[in-house]
Order: sequence, then C-alpha cells, then structure tokens
Amino acid sequence: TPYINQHGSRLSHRSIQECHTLEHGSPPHELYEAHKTLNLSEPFVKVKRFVKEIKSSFIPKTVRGHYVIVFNPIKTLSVLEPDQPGGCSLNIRQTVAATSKKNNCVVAINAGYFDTKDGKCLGNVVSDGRIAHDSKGIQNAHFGLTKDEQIFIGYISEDSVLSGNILQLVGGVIWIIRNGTGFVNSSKKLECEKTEETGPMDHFANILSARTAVGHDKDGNVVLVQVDGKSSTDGVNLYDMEILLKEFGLVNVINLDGGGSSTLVINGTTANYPYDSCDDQNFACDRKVSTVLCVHSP
Ligand code: NDG
Repeated sequence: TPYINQHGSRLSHRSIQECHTLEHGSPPHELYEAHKTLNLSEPFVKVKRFVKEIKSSFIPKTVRGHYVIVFNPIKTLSVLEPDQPGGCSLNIRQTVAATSKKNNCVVAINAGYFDTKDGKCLGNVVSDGRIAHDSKGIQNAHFGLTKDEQIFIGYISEDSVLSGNILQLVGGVIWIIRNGTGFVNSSKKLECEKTEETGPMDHFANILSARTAVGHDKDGNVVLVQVDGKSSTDGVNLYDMEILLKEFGLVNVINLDGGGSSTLVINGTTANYPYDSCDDQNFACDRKVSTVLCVHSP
C-alpha cells in the first residue's frame, strides 16, 4: 500500500523496499512430496563436490562447491537453533561445526539470516515441530518440511507457521528457482531486503560471494548447495546460482545466508572455505552463525 501523508497525497517510494508482512492467507508457495527411503540400511545422505565452468556474461568462470543429497529428509533433516534449543531466544551465535558436533550431524550447513549487531535469528524457525522464532509474517522465501511429509518452498503467512503442521522451517532471502524456472527477478520484488545486511536487493543479488542454498530435486530429495567465494571478488551472484541450479536439474531452491556465513561441515569438520579472517589476518576462520540445517541418522 502506498504511503499517504497528512494532506492525502502519495509520497514517492522510498529507496528502501517496503517489507510486507502477512498474518493470514496463502501467499505463493510450492508443496512437493518428500522422498522416503523404505530400506533404512541404504545411505541417507551423499556429499558430492563440484568444480564447474559456468558462462555468466562473457567470461566463463570456475565455480567450486558442494552438493548434498538428503534421501530421507522427513526422518533425517532438522533445523537447529544456534548452539542449543532456545538459541534463538537467547540471541546466541555459534559456528556450524560446534552446533553440528553437539547434535551428531553427519552433514550440517549454515541456514538462516541473523542480525549481526545483536545476534537475533531472522525469519521463521521451526525445529523438530517446535516454533523457535516467529517472524510475524515477514515475506521472505522459506524452506520447510510438513508433518504430512511434504517439502514446503516459498512464502508463508504467520497463521500457517502457527498452524501446527510444520515440522521444520527456516527463512532465506530470494527464491532462486521455482518449478524449474529462474525466479530471482520476480522474488527480489516481493521480498524484505532488511533481512540481509549486504545492501539494496539488487546489490545483494548482483554481488559475487559465497552462497548457501536449499531446495529439492525431481524425486523429492532435499538438496543443499554450497558455493565458495569472497564478497565482491570471487564466487557467484544469484543469477549465476540460477544457471548452476538449473544445470543440476533442481525444481525449487531458495537462497540462505551466504557470504562469510557459508559453511559446510561433514562429520564435525568444516569442508569448505569460509573466508572471515581469524585474529591472525593471514588465516580464515569459521563465522559464528545462526540456525543450521542438520542431516542426522533416522
Ligand atoms: C552474510 C550475508 C549478509 C547477512 C549476514 C548475516 C551474503 C552475501 O551474513 O547478507 O546479513 O546473516 O549472503 N551475505 O554476510
């Protein structure tokens, strides 16, 4: 709704994009049946590595990262609060490795955005059916799993978060792929840019950086994608991500917290190159982040 001043005339749009909140109703989203592995002796997760040339603009470039397939997501994938249950209400931040070790995650990746000044979790957080953070209907792309064994991707009202049908839920910024089609240009107009601190939505979408994403393939397996980089100089923008994720054949994908937060942990050890500096600036250290997506035994 346009802003009306006391004389009843419309004020021109501010440079900051308005952040929509939705209490009731059903904003755009997709539900997709999650894959279920019946033979529990089969592996429930597979980590692949990629070094791929992608054509963005004129110069081909090399993109490095990890591709994690979660075959039985309803039983093996959980959203974890930072460090411990209650970590969101306590505004705690923790490394992915530390949160992962405490919870015996086989694979873990950073997930939700946070306020870098006070550590607050941003976006909705539902962890194993428990509502850990209610974002009051803020419109950003979310990833979830429902009690009726569906994968949820897209926008969600506060009512639906509180409905009791959500098993896992975490929020990102930008719905990258919707039903196999690039959705960056549409979603950037719909979403709240205050959730990320990189800057205006266009800058956030265009900057080269490390990125973390979550989505699903045609078979209903959940897929985690992590790309290495460094803000401004290396890595991918969200249009490159669109190209990459389409090549992987993914159906729906949202963009999670990236940049120096992008961290993939395998069996308690960091497996990628998060780039925040340590106290000794020669070296790179894991950032203390917010929520985590944890792949654990069924
Ligand atoms: C990362 C994000 C930034 C966000 C911060 C805290 C990118 C490129 O983590 O937007 O505000 O969540 O995703 N950077 O630095």
